[in-house]
Amino acid sequence: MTIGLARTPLAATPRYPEEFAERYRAAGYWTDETFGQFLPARAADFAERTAVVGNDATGTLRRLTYGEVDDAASRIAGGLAQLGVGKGDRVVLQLPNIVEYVEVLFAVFRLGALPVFALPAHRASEIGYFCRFSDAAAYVIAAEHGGFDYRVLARQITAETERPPAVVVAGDAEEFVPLASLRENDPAPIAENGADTVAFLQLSGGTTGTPKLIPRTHADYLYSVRESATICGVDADTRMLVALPAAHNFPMSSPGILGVLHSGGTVVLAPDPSPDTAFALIESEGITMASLVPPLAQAWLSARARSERDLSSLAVLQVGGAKFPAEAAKRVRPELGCTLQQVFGMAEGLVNYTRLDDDEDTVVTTQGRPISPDDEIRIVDDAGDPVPVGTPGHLLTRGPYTIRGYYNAPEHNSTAFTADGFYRTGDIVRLTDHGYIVVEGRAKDQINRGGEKIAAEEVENHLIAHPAVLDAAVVSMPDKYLGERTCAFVVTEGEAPKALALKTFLRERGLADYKIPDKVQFVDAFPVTGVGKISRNELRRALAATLEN
Ligand code: OOB
Repeated sequence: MTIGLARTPLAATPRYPEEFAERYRAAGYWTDETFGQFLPARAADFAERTAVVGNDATGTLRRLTYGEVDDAASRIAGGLAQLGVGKGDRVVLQLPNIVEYVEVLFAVFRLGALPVFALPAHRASEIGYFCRFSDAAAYVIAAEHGGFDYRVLARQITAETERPPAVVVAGDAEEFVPLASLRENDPAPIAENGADTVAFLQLSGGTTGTPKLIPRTHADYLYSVRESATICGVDADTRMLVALPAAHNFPMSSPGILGVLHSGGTVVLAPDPSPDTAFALIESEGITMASLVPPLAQAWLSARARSERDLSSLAVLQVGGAKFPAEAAKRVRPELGCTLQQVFGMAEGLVNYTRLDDDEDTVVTTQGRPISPDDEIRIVDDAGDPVPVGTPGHLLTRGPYTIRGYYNAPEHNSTAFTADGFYRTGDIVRLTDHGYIVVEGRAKDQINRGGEKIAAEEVENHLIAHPAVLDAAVVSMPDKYLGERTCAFVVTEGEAPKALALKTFLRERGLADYKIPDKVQFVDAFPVTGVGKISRNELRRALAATLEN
């Protein structure tokens, strides 16, 4: 294994123009705090309080105080430093909801290194790309989770990557570096970093052939975390259930794990998001708050009637990541006995919340309003002109915690952002008279499969790699449970492969399971317009329309 290889410096990322940075600092949004300082400061305030409850990699239930998490993070940081991980280096984190996730996260922050937040569902295609594109110094996994052996994946990654990362394993490490061995080190010092530097790389839901990485700074992200905690009523008595994958932006920071730890509360990591597991934890741990994607919220609603569990501690249920239908939203208070909070956010920045004291109609029918008075919202028509209030249009946004560009992607940035720095979200929304946002649809080539985002082009590129496939177009089809599923329209040459064979082909290419098309439809040719040539966007829309009929 190659250890201690010097890594390329962080690529230049588009920065906030100085006049905006000054404004955000003067308003008190941006402070000097960094993520390296975050946990040691909270451990000083809340040393003996319970920070994290959850299984460890061996499946043992653990309860860790703020002091214990900080001690573990400091020592693991020392161990990572021995492996050659230093300030500015990237570390691909792919851990399930286990307590080690929080320890390693803060260990990486302590070094001033940058976590790259992979999801447990990612496979060789995604992980290989993250490692190569970010030139990762380390890759941290759990030995096994959900019936999958991540060491097998790590072997493939190290064999196929020119500059392989050091692999660190929580649990039985086999030939790799055991996380347990890193704990034996002396604590590493806290790296000194400007708060306006990039703290980590988050994943974009994506619309392009290769996933984009989102560079968030300490100052911008911590502002969104602090404000989210305030808006969502998080304090030292909050006991938050984390049922979604911990690395996703929603459970991480809206207000999520970071908002709870900021406030001295307790994070409870659920090993799986099923209602049975979650309800048992709500009862036994006195959970006050949880965040879910719509399909899980629906599953909780249907399971409630059959469950004897006491859910009376649950005060707030947040639902976001995809549109939560009003019919389901209105059942939350009567059936689960808690306040619903709709969350419409994006890893690129902007997050909207319905407020806890909003009237029921607003909570049920809107996706909330922005965190900050300085979040700028522009809703425009296809020509880029502003639409009247109430008319649906493209949502563009700029503000104190929305990025000005993706990591190392100048070409994509030139179209994903306007010349004056607004991010084109790709969402179609309208504004209510009270300034709340209602999500009406999407103009981007992305499928939102129950909150999991799939870039059409990424899947198409994998399909086209099959020798019998001439062309492919991936579109969404409506689904009662997930909101949307994926359908791949495929034009083949010669004898068409079976749909199952194509899916297997994609899996063998290392594509995450949630991106494998739910349906494959073979067609002789794609529809064309009079001029004989249409854009792929129009093509996708035409094909999606045939599914809805
Ligand atoms: C969250 O973040 P991402 O980056 O996985 O996905 C962002 C996209 C949005 O642009 C929108 O298309 C969709 O997900 N979305 C929603 C939604 N929340 C997100 N569409 C309709 N209704 C909603 N409530 O998904 C995310 C990040 C932070 C907090 C919450 C969600």
